[in-house]
Amino acid sequence: MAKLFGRRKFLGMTGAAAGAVGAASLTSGGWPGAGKTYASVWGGPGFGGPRQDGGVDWQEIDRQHKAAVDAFLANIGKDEGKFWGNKAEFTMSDDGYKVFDIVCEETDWETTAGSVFPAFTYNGTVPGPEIHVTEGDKVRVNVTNKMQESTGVHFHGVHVPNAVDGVPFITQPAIEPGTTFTYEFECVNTGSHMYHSHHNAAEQVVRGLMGAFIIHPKDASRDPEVSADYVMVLNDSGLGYTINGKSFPDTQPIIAKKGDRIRVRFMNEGLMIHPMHLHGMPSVVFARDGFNLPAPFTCDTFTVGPGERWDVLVDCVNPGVWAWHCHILTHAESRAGLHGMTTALVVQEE
Ligand SMILES: [Cu+2]
Repeated sequence: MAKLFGRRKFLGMTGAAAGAVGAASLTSGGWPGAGKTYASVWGGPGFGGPRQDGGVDWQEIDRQHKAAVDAFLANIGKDEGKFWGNKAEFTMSDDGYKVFDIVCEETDWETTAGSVFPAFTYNGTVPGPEIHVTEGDKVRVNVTNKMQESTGVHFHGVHVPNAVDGVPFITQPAIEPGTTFTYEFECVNTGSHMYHSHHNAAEQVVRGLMGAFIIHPKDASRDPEVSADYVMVLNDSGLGYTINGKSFPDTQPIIAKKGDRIRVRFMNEGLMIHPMHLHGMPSVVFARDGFNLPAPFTCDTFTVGPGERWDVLVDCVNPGVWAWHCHILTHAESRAGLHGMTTALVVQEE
């Protein structure tokens, strides 16, 4: 090491690098990424502009943080009911099936003001609408492909006959552009499941072809009694870091009353792990992948891996606005403020 890269030479290089950035002040100075902007070193949303004059413009950092929180608060309720509980409609067929019509399209999708991505959508939204059925239901899902490429729908976690497992060329032909494929099955296993593309999936799923598929027990007493039931679909790679298709500050908070017990179903449709962390109150994790745990456990951070579903209960005992976010912090906060996988639990006084 010393011979190849002596101290003198090292100092010389450091000097050259410092000189190169000099008065432009567009870099981070002497830190390991010297010569590059924060944005080019770290990438990702929110790293934005350079440090100024080798120092930190802390007033600007504070201003951006506050602006994001102000936008989040001003945005509460302005989602037209799409963020929580965007449920798929169905009709009953003469032969006793719940019939869901799902249309796949290529559309633009805005995750937060000014961040518009080319997306794939089920019925025009990311994630697709939540499909809610009851144990024992017979379900028919008509999937119409209006995209420029083929697709297939896998009902992730749902126990279905092999022929409707949704993997093109293994169990069915690809659903080609302009065609419709029909899936029929009986819903036998309760819990929090998903539906998503299983064709060009690393692109189609993270760009939007995914959603919740929830099978409620026929006997409702088998589920915990709750004040409200929410789904948080996590996604990362195709449309940025999102919860239910939106990035902070365009995510919506959960609003509860003191004393409420809420259920939240976390589902990860992305390609990364997301340790989700709620401030102020613990979560009781009671089911994973639709199976009730033999021993529910209490924690404040739990990691939702790709494909996993975690069901938790939160007793809303502490009034206030409590941050709720992924704890891989590059997914949630930067010098430009909170972003991505951040929302809040608002507990109001009774
Ligand atoms: Cu994350």
